[in-house]
Amino acid sequence: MGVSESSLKRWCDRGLIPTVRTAGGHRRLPISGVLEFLRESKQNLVDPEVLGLPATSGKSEWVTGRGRDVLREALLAGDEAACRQVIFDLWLAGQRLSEICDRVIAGAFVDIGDKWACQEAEVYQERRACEIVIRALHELRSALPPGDPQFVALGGTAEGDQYVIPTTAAELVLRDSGWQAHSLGSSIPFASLAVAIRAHRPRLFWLSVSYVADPPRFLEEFRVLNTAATESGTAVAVGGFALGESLRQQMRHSAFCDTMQHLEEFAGTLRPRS
Ligand code: B12
Repeated sequence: MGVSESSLKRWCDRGLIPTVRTAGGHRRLPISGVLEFLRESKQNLVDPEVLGLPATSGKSEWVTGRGRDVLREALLAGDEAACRQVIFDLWLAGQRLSEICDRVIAGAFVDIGDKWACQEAEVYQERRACEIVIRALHELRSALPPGDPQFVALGGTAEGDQYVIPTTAAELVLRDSGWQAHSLGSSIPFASLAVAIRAHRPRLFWLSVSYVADPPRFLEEFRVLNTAATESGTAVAVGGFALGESLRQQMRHSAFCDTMQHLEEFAGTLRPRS
C-alpha cells in the first residue's frame, strides 16, 4: 500500500483491517480483509504482486464505460495482463462486481460477438477472450471471503448451454454480497440440477440461460427443477439473453433478472446486507 508500518499497525488495532494474532503475537492479515479495506478506503495498491494479484495500473479513477473499450481491445489482442489489470483496477477502485460484469465484461463481449458476426474477429480471438476472462474471474474469486454458510446459493446452465462466463459471474456477484455461492458449471441436465437442489437445499438457485435449442423441451424440463426448488424451500432466479418474452411468460419461477445488478438486488431481499 506504500504506507508506513505504524499506520498499518494503527489501522489493524482500530479494527479497520481484520487481524489474526499468531501464537507468537504477530499480526496476520487475511488477503480478503486487506482487499476489502483497500476498496472501502480507496487506498492505492502500490505493489499488488505482494498479495499475489495482477499488476494494476495504480489508477483508481477508471470509469466503467472506458473499461469496456479497453477490455475489448485487450481481449481481442490476447493481452491477458492488460485484461486482468482493467478488471482488478475497477474492483479495487470500489466498483461493484455486478456492475463490472454487466457493463464492462458483458459489454466487451457484445462488441466481440458483433465483430465475430461481421467477420471482423476470428473465432480463436473470441475463444481466447473467454479463457482469459474465466481465469481473471477465478483469480478474483480467490480474493473474496468464503461467504456466509447460512446463505448457500447454487447455479449453473442447463444441458446444451455451454456458456460458462455468466454462471461464473453470478457466483462471484453473490459472493461479493456475502453468499456462499457455487457455480456447478455448464451444460448440466435438469434432472441432475434437481438432484443438486434436493441434496444441498440452497436458499437460492440461479439458472443462466444463454442458449435454448428446443423451447418446449426446455420448459418441460425446467418444471423438474422448479418442483425440486419448491420442495426444498429454494428461491429460483433465472436470467440470460436466451430467455425471450415468450419463454419467460411460460416459466413459473421466483424471479427473472436481466442483469447481475438485478440478481444482486433480488439476493439482497433474501439476505439483507449487514
Ligand atoms: C463467448 C460466446 C460463445 C462461446 C461461449 C464459450 C464459453 N465457454 O462460455 C461458445 C463458443 C460456446 C458460443 C457458442 C455459440 N454461440 Co455464442 N457467443 C459468445 C459471445 C461472444 C459472448 C457470450 C458471453 O459469455 N458474454 C459474457 C456474459 C457475462 O454476458 P451475457 O451472457 O450477456 O450475460 C449477461 C446477462 O445476460 C445477464 N445474465 C446472464 N445469465 C444470467 C443469469 C442470471 C440468474 C441473471 C440474473 C443474469 C444473467 O447478466 C450477464 C452480465 O451482464 C456472444 C456475444 C454476445 N452478444 O453476448 C455470442 C453469441 C451469444 N453467440 C451466438 C451464437 C449464434 C452462438 C452459436 C449458436 C454459434 C453456432 N452456430 O454454433 C453457439 C451456441 C452454443 C451453445 N450450444 O450453447 C450469437 C447469438 C445470436 C442470438 N441472438 O441468438 C451471439 C450473440 C453472437 C452474435 N453476435 O451473433 N458462443
